[in-house]
Amino acid sequence: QLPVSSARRKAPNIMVTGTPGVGKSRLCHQISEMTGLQWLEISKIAKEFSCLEDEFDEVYQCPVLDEDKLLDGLEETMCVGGNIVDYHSCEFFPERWFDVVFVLRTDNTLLYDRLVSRGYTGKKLEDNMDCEIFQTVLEEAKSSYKEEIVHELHNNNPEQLEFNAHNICLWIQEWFDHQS
Ligand code: DAT
Repeated sequence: QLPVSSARRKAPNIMVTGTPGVGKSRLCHQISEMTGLQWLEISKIAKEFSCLEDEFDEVYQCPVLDEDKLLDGLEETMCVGGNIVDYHSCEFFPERWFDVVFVLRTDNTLLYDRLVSRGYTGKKLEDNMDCEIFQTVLEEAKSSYKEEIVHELHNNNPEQLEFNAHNICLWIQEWFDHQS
């Protein structure tokens, strides 16, 4: 059973992280539909808040994020609670923001196919595959948050997606039960 936090928010804040292509968007969309929690897609929000710099991130081949500006923009929303944060990195967010952190994992061959069908090639494909092979995001999550709130979830097929969504919804329900 997943531990329940006693943070004083009106609803829990959930982090969903993992290498690009592991299924964060699909899972977050589903949880948001099932629970009414707000899905915060950080890559989209960064554009809306004009938090993208001219510099380029070599590994993820995307613009570098102005993290401080993003965090300032999100502070109030996160304090209220009820958010599902979706991003491929988690270490720069304040630890106090999250009640639970889910790290999605996908088997290498499946992830490779997903990234290729997304149009990734060359160094970008290789770097993202290395990120999953060396479980970079899982290690990052474990070193940035209390180990007991970090959960690794396998997300290889639609059955696992359903299972993960169901369990996260149960976790959310438990959080509310614990508050009342
Ligand atoms: P992310 O947001 O982590 O980059 P995504 O949600 O966009 O990933 O999913 C990447 C691709 O993989 C997309 O084509 C949908 C597919 N996918 C996601 N979860 C899956 C699952 N559990 N089973 C099969 N395909 C899945």
